[in-house]
Amino acid sequence: MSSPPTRAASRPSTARPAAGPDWRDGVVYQVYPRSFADHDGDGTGDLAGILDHLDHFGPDGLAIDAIWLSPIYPSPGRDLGYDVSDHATVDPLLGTEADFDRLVEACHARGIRVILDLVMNHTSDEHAWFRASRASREGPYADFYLWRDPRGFDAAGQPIPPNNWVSFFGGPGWEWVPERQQFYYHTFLVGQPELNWRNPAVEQAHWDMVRGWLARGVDGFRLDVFNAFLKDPDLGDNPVIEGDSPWNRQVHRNDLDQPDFVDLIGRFRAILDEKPGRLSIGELFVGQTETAAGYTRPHHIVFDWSLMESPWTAPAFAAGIDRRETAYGPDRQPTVALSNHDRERQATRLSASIGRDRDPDRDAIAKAAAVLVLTLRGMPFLYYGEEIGMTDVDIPRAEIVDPPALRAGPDFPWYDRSRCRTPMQWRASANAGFTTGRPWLRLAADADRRNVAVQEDDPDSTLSAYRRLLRFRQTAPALRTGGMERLDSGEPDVLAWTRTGDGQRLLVLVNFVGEARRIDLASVAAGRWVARVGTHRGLPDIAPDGRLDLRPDEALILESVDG
Ligand code: TEU
Repeated sequence: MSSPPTRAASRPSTARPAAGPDWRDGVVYQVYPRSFADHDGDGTGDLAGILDHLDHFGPDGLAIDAIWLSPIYPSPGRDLGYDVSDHATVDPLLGTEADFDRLVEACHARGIRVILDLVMNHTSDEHAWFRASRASREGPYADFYLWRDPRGFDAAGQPIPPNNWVSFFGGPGWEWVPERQQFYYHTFLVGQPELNWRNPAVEQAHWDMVRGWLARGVDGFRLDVFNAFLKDPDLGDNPVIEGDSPWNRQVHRNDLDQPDFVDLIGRFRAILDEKPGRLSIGELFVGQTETAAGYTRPHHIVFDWSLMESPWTAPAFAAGIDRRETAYGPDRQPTVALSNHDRERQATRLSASIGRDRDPDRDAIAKAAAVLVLTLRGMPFLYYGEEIGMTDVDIPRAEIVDPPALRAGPDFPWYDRSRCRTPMQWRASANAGFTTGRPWLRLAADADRRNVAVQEDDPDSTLSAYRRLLRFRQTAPALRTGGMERLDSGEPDVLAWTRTGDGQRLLVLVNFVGEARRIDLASVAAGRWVARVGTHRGLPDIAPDGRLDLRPDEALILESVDG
């Protein structure tokens, strides 16, 4: 049984995103394929479901430039696709090879690029490489993973791991394999053995796979935990410090961020750069903004987490923004993301951070946050569902699908990622139009009220605000490529910044509180300003003396009319 699309899928799209070959200025929308839309009725989202809903994007929908698909490869699913058993094909759970090619073609016909998620730090333990590798110390795959002899044996005759590394997902980092009489290392689950990137054959196998996807029309890649690929060649112990979990009680000097890693990324980029217009995004694993900036290259951008960890207050965001601007400088392109499949959804997190976690406050804050994402300097990444203000869902323990969440305890604090991965809410029918079957993960309780169909008919909805803002961004060169300068708004709860480029000057104002605030534009930024677009329907008047009353939670983009 197929699940019908939100609107007629046959309507041709005419608009093309404005992004050129250097599309780091575009907007990326992250699709978590298992949760976006289920076409075949098995309860799990699939590629055909994404195809059904391409009208969600485009001229009447969200004017985005690219979609990023979380992993689509065959996987036993212990880390829900981040445990890959074959990097070169499509998981039958999500569709066929033909479905993938149809999706790329349909996206390209609409001017939407396709970014795949590459998980190259580790594979599933069911990958053919690992099966061969664990079976024997001989053969072409013997050295594909991080195998090491034990440091010795304890009094009981048990093997002692080669060093003190632990797993980010809790528990020991080393797993003993009797067949080889050796340990292998895993940063994540036991079922996610770490690849040995110091073996040239590992690198070659990955570049072949990358070329295969490029040949199928893929426009870019997100690189999962990319700064973990290389380890210290001697696998030395990590220094030990104070911390709230085994992982945080180590300085990750020897298992992350090795000095020769930039050369590896250079070799990867050289393949992508054989043709213009290909983008890569590195997912920084437990690093700071300065590290993210340091890894950024002209077509290789990096997620940094400073904004994702900020409470919803003007001073906290001001500090995060300034830190980014200092670290990146004017020439490197940051990313802007407030949510992803690993973190609490922004509508939940931001509103909770200031104790306003009820409707309609959550939506008001979600809309203002949209202005931040789409107007700060950097490439914006939207996470499916944020455009309708989707919130985290309480998942009973028996339904948790995030393995580390089951190990959580006092010495291992963990956010249950099941909460932010619930099915997309399309309309007020059974299972919110996500599936005709039994959904793989429960839906939000408010899905009959909070969904795309309801919100597209409501000009005051979060979805309508996202659509307006995205449409404006697409035609605003200053937002896409312009410089940024933060200004003093004169009000502690209001942030102000300009974006200037290509003959356009824009002023962004964001009111972080649920009360009106009066701004004296003349003292913020000289010149004559016109309000263009914002969170609220209807734009506020600007008094002749430059006085502007921002409504509660209002964020606004103004344009200079001085030329
Ligand atoms: O996540 C790595 C990861 O755990 C970080 O994103 C982390 O949340 C952040 O650095 C804060 O400490 C990636 C994938 O996004 C995740 O879904 C996978 O489970 C994981 O790698 C393993 O592949």
